[in-house]
Amino acid sequence: MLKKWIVIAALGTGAVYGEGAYVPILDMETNSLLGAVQGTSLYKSMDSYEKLKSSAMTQTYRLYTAHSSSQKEFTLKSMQVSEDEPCSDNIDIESTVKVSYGVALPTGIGWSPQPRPITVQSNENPTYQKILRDLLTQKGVANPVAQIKEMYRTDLDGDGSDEAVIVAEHYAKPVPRNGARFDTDVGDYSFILVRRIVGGKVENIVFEESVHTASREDGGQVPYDLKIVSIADINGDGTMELIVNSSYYEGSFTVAYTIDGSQAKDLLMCGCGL
Ligand SMILES: [Ca+2]
Ligand SMILES: [Ca+2]
Repeated sequence: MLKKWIVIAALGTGAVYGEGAYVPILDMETNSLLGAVQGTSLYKSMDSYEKLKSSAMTQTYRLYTAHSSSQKEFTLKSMQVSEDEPCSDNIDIESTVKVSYGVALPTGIGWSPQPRPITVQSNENPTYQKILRDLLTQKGVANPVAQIKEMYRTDLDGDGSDEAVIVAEHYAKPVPRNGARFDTDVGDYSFILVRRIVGGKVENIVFEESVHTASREDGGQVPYDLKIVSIADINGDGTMELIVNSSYYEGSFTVAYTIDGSQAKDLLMCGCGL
């Protein structure tokens, strides 16, 4: 009886992608094609678009976020090369349900994009606030304000040991999401921190880093507003990638990262901006 049920389930959800098919990966934060996966190899959106554009429109997609287990499903209304001039290398998508967060993959892909639980952590954790303060002091920020914007705990690579994924961000004056602000104050910062234990030793991996230790006139940067779009295995190799969005006053980009050795490595990017 159980066997029969498994067969029916497999027919219902599987057999969508034959060997060699390009599986679309959607970024719902910017409503773009992030790229595609074939086997476990990832391809840029522009390099895979022609190969997947007709089949992509017939798929049902499932949404994966870091903060919710609800896996909303939807289909696509359109997928096309962006007509906006500065974004002509982006593939725009429009879905049947309005979704503006998370990453989506077709149903029936044959692997679980979130094979291990992801738990949302408190932003007020004093141990992690101290870790942030120490890191910022090392980076030259005097009397830093330790501000955790998002924090998750999960075993990214499946080695049995959890990683902490932290979005650290502080702007003395608030930055409206996609809002028009292009000045920072000394002590402002945003970065992503992955903290993990390797061989009994703590390792901090910092990326998407923007730390403002001087005035803008002295070389400071525009404020970047960071957000974890998703934590999900987008290529089916068993390791979950970090999908991060960075928005600023004239653009918004989403990047998929993996941890390679002791550094973050970008795999795919989509979005638009100057
Ligand atoms: Ca791990
Ligand atoms: Ca992966």
